[in-house]
Amino acid sequence: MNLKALEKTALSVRSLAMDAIQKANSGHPGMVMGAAELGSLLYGEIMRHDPSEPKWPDRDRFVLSAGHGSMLLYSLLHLSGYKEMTLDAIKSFRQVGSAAAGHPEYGYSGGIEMTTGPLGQGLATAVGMAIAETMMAARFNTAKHKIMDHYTYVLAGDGCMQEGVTSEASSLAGHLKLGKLIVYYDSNKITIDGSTDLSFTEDTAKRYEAYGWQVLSGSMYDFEEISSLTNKAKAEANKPSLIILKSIIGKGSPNKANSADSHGAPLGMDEVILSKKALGIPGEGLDFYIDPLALEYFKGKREDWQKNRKSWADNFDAWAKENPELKKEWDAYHKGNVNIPAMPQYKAGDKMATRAAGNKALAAIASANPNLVGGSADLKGPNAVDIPGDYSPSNRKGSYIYFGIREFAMAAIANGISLHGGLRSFCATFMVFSDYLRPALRLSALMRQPVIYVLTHDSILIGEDGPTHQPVEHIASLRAIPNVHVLRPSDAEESAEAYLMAMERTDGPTVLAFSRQNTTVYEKEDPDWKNNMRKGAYIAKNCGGNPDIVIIATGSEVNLALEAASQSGKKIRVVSMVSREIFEGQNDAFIKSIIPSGTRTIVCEAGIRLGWERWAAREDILSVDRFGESGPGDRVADHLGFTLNTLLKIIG
Ligand SMILES: Cc1ncc(C[n+]2csc(CCOP(=O)(O)OP(=O)(O)O)c2C)c(N)n1
Ligand SMILES: [Mg+2]
Repeated sequence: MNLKALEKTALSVRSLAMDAIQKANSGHPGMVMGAAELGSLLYGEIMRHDPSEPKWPDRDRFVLSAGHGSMLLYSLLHLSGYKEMTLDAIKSFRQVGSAAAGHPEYGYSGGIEMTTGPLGQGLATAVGMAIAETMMAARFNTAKHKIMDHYTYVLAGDGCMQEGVTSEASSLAGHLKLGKLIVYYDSNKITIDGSTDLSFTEDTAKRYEAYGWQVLSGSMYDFEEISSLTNKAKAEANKPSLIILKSIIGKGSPNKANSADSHGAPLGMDEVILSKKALGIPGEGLDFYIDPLALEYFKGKREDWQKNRKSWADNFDAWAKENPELKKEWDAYHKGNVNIPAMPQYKAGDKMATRAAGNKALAAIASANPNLVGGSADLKGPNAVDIPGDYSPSNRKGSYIYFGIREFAMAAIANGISLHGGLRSFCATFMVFSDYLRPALRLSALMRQPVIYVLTHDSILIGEDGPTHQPVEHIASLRAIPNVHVLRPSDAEESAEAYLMAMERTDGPTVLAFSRQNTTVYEKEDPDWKNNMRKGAYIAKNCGGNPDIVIIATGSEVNLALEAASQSGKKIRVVSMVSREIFEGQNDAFIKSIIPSGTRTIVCEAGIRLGWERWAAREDILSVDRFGESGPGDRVADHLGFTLNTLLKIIG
């Protein structure tokens, strides 16, 4: 270990961070200056990575869970030679178009494994990456060749440790014995409001021991110690490790170290100059100084990194030669092609809850696509997401993950599995509890991960469980998140197609909204309904000639609309709008072919009317704009006036 070079690296990190943040007049220098030593050691010595091939499948993963310390990551990516993270990018830190965005953004530069900033989610997502590593290792490694064998490193701060999602995820990580997950805790005892004594006095070490983790501690400023603690962490195969490193926020700043003042604002030019003097950084301007020894050290590393990666590639080639079947499977996992199996078939009149039809579709898809893994937050049966092969410490090959009642961690983990590469992931809960996982769904959408969210029990029509379990505002609120596709299929046939649509998607998450109650399969009048469903909506029932009225219905309400159309004397076209946001993205001609301009429209959906006003007049929307009630589903619907009669009255 070249201690001198590591010291100079840490110095360069502090220099770049101070200058970039000062220049942007915005950012968080404290954590970067406080944890520069760990960052230097990770990128210089600990991690197996190769900036010339940032997506190399067996690279170690690093997640900066404390995403506000983005300049720590950027300066080390720059020194390592990740090509997008140029000095110019760092000089335009926090400016539109720079790879060095305010917080690390997935896809902006090689080496950014995920978007972080929402505290706690980085660690929780990294648990998913660590799970994915064990799954891929179990499926592809042979006694002779280990082609998947990497660590997942995380840097978390006091904020991450306080957030609930890390508790959920860490509890599961301990249970699952994820020995290759190593979390460093930058314990500086400062957050924005000041000392952690204000609100955080628990014994974190004991908490993590109770979760089944190995807990180690040391100083942030002793390279040898961090290195030996890391080796201990690596040696513990059956427990994730938490390495608590005592640190000083803003270390190097004479007047702002150890104070919340250094957390989230530039030090100020005067203090930058004083800090540079104290640290031995030459110059008094914003020079973006990098120590020559640090530069030389990282340049020297590049060859080793490439050699390392190439020796992995040689090993991979040898494995591929000896295991052609496995290699074929590996390619299929990584290509992202979806195998379309023979899907379950239905006939008009079949009655089935869409969640149940979903389960049949999932079973078919999962058996044809063994890289699909996931599970539910303790609602395997109710969500109808049973797939064979339980994942556990003794069966890493399993595909079904028992997430326990941890919705937020579940979704973050699903993101981590998807980000890792090779696998597709799904997760499931009651739709009403999507509120518990929403921040992770938002990150799926932001990172454009094709995670599948199976959200069942999708309206007041679930009945007896009452208003706490009856989603009302949820579908609208899920539709409100950019890049999310919300699909609300109406019957068993559409449910199967909806699953395929979710699988076919590569650029963002899909929500599958499924009913608890039965719906009836109907004859689709549009022979091309499967294709048109992929455009968001199709004509479920036409009326010959121009319609007087178009009823737009979704999910279980399509049955209701069909019944109303058949009882009314008017010429009514019924449209099943499986996904409003996909439909709204189509061209004018298609939209008009489904809903001719100038035609009266009526909307029918068992949820709030928000967003439907652009498709129908207020009095032509049959919606549920209040909390439900406890009672059998049809009684609740009667009580709320969400009935065939009301719809017929609206039709007039
Ligand atoms: C979920 C979430 N809540 C709040 C914030 C705003 N925030 C950013 S950093 C921070 C304090 C974090 O403290 P710590 O992790 O100890 O970082 P340090 O001050 O040591 O750099 C807060 C509250 C956030 N980014 N994410
Ligand atoms: Mg802190």
